[in-house]
Amino acid sequence: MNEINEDPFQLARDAAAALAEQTGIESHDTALVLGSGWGEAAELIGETTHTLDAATLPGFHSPAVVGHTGTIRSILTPAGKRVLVLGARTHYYEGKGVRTVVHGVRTAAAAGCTTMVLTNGCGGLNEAWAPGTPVLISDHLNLTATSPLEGATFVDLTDLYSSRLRAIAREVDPSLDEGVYAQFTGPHYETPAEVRYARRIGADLVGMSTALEAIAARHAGMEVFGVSLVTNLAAGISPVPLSHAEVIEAGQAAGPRISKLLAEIVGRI
Ligand code: 8IG
Repeated sequence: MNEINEDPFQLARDAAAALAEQTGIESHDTALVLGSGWGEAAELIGETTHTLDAATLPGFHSPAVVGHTGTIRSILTPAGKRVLVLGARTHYYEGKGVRTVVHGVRTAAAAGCTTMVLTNGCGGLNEAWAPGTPVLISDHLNLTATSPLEGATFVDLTDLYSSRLRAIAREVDPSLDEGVYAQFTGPHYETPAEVRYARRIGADLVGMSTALEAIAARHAGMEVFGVSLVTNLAAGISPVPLSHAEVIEAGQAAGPRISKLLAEIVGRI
């Protein structure tokens, strides 16, 4: 069957069935997508009981970006919850289509997850956010000109980024700021003019992921939590040009702090 005729929800159910078969775990509780800089966080969440190559599940592809790992893990938390960690996401800029971008989210939903935790590395528009600062996502601007939903699928996105889960995060760390995340398509970073535009329409963070996944997660009935790692000041705000090396470096430096933060938040969900 070709991509057009294949039902993306059936493909997600197939992937969830393969996951259950490979792990022996029928149902997971919380799903976690680890973006740039967040890779180590899984270690602190609990005991990894199963690790598998995402590419062995129907509909998943190998990751395209250095620093992203294509591993799916099942973790047992101290509280006895099952966390499904999606170690790599498919980005819209890879050109594999929006269905592929949100396949991990739909697989997690089909695997029983009721909470979707989305993390990313992004550019910051607030000069007070030094590289390495985690920021809670309070809302988003979807600037991709597309949607993961097809047909007359009208989904309410009020409180998309759960205020309940943001409050839990601030209990863990009261110093956490919040911001509106703008998803651009990338893969180029913004021009300084685009960053000024993003600021004027209400963005605090600019990135290339998360919004489409959050929409798919809400459509699937999941509660969504999003947190960004500001790995660089957005173009034109920073006096120096952006580089992917800088992004990786900021992520590595912030790793221990944000890993602990994320593990504590996931532990309370
Ligand atoms: I990491 O400055 C990272 N990802 N669009 N802009 C966009 N995506 C990003 C940026 C950034 N930094």
